[in-house]
Amino acid sequence: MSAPTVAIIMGSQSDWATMRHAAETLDALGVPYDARIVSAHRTPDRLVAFAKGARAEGFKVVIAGAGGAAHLPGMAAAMTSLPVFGVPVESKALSGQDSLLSIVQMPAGVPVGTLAIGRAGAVNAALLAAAVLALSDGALADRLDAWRAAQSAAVAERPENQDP
Ligand code: RP5
Repeated sequence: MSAPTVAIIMGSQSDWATMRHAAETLDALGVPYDARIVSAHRTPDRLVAFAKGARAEGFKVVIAGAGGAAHLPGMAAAMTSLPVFGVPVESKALSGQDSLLSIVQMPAGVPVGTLAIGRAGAVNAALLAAAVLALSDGALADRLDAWRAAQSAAVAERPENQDP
């Protein structure tokens, strides 16, 4: 496979249960990625090295997932002008509302494209990353269209197991 163009970073191993859905979606679309644990709080030096070097490493989009006091997407966006999509991971204490509010309310000038809490956000971050890359990759645009067509085709006309 070619060099990864998407970086999936997350604050903790515990975030992988959510962020693997972004990875699986990119797998389905044939988009190469690299998934790494990069904590804003526990490994700040790793975050600085990653974010400052991300473009030179060949990444074109960053997906950043974190929970609780979720500074990771915003701090990454502060140190790279690559597009950053933030995924609020569902936290135990506050069901991810803390994560969402930590990520979404960025000050003007440092954008983070913030997704929904949890799996939906992880899947959609991957789809948005693919859409960005598809702007300059016609084959990927075709695969993205096919993915969406398959999703539509999988929706039944009527619900099963209806009461008579
Ligand atoms: C955040 O703290 C991580 O993104 C994770 O969602 C949360 C909890 O981390 P662990 O205590 O499970 O490592 O930094």
